[in-house]
Amino acid sequence: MVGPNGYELDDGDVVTWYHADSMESTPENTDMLVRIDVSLARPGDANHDGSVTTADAVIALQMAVRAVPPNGEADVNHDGAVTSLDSMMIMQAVAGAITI
Ligand SMILES: [Ca+2]
Ligand SMILES: [Ca+2]
Repeated sequence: MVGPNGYELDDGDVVTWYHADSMESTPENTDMLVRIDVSLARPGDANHDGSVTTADAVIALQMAVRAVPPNGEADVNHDGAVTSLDSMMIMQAVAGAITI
């Protein structure tokens, strides 16, 4: 919590909103429930381990050939697809040549 009307979320947090008709209302008995799982991932972190390494470049290449399902973190050039270019960009980022 940051302040009375502001919140700071962390990776793994779950945000739950629900409509309360009475003091007995809970997320389990409401007719309106919104639940958001917070997942913070950095660009290039294809395996979601918290760091960008050569393993992420290999995984992005596996995604490019459809050996494993793609994810948004591997699409570092934001063109809507994970390709060998994304894998190469992750390698370049690991080497410190570019920032992704
Ligand atoms: Ca990683
Ligand atoms: Ca891409």
